[in-house]
Amino acid sequence: MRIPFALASLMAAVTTLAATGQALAQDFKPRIVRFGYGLVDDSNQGRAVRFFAKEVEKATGGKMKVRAIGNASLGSDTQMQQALIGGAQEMMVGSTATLVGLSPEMAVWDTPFLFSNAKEADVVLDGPVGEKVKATLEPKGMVGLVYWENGFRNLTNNKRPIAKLEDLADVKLRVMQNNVFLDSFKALGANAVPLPFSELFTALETKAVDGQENPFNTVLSSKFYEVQKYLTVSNHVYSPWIVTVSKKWWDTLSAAEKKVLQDAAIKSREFERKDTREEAAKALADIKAKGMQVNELPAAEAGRMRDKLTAVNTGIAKTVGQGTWDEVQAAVKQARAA
Ligand code: TF8
Repeated sequence: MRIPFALASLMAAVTTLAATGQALAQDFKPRIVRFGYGLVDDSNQGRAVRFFAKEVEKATGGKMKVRAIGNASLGSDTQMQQALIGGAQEMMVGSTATLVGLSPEMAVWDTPFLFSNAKEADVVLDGPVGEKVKATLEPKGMVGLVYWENGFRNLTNNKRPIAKLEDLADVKLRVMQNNVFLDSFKALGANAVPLPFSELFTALETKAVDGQENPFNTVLSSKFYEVQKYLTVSNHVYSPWIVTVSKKWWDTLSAAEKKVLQDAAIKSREFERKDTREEAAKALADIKAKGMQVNELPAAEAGRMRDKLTAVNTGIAKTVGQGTWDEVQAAVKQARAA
């Protein structure tokens, strides 16, 4: 029997698809993915989660549906982590800082003044040591897909502009729930109070705390300008976010499904970093327009803070292990020289 030309080329195409490992419709099961995050819908975090959701739906012909659930509606970062570990929630994005209780190695990203620009952060986080630290989550019940940018953190408070180290002295400052942040701000003389992000706005509004520290983007999206008077550009630490998957759920996925999530995560990383950086670049003007008083921490004062934090660095090296500490330092040095 002669096979008509059109059919023959179709058959060839199907064979090529299969041979190159391209996914076919039957590789995907109908699935609902609950993807939780802590910031508001209209934030860099929310936009990137929705971008990821679209990519996954496109790649699976609508079989896998990603529900973007923001505002900490599924819980604070640490509550969502527990839900992922237990298999009650499929995905989340949150600060690496909130994972330190599970994976001590994550504390290395909280090293004050570790990166001096975003380029260094990208190279180190996406490089071998970033991968290695990410992989420590798997035995704890979570699969890390990619790092996103939260950004360089800056101080806001209601007492005064922070123009010198001593200005932090009696400031009751909310910090993330993690010993590096607690120790860092204690070392700087502030009255550091750990709180989940989901309780932060109310704590600022009711004056339970005087201040907090987060990137410009979050000061805007979470409307901290409504309850904070002073913003000090300190860039004291670069904060990554990390996109994670429940390991319990991950283990039920086909290879094709896993690949879709991994590919979409990488695309979302490019989208998120670009979006975050564009927003951050014009954020200061927006923050001023909202009425906050902005000052820059003088370089000499940043230097004094750095000196005070040397003891904290020794502690971080102990927490993460000297090997990881040294690898990160070497990677930063290499990125800086490149
Ligand atoms: C913080 C972080 C937050 C994140 C977010 C809720 O201050 O910077 O941006 O944890 O995922 O808690």
